[in-house]
Amino acid sequence: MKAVIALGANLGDPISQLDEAVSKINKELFVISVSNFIETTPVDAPGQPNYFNGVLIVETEMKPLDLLHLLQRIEDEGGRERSTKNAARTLDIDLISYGEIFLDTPELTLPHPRAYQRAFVLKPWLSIDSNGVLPGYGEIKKLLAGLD
Ligand code: PH2
Ligand code: MG
Ligand code: MG
Repeated sequence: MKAVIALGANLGDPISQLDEAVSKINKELFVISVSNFIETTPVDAPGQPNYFNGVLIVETEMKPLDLLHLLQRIEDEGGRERSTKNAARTLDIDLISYGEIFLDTPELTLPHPRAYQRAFVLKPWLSIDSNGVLPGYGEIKKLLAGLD
């Protein structure tokens, strides 16, 4: 199944932490494409340093929760601390979509419930997948055009 994964970081050395995360993901999953990392203004996180964000598309047979746990392990290895919601972080890895699957559990919601309104996810995603669709929300091209 094709899965879309978003990466972000705004503490430490964001670019090298993101590079490291991509190479770890690359060892465990078949990576179809990786976007450039773009510098973005923090959203819902006033006063924080700018983020660097990127998106990966992978092909995997792992179940969504197993994939989530793998990504969380990589976050933990990247020095991620889980303090308050939207706290600045050395590494954030979010599962954005997994095929056409819809899931709403305390641990995982698919597609990611806020991705449709986040340019820092949609923009790098569009750069590697011009026909990308966020299941339930539509074409990312249109979603992105509707922001601002
Ligand atoms: N992640 C957040 C909150 N705000 N803003 C930007 N620009 N990029 C992020 O990755 C980000 C954010 C919580 O995960
Ligand atoms: Mg996030
Ligand atoms: Mg996260």
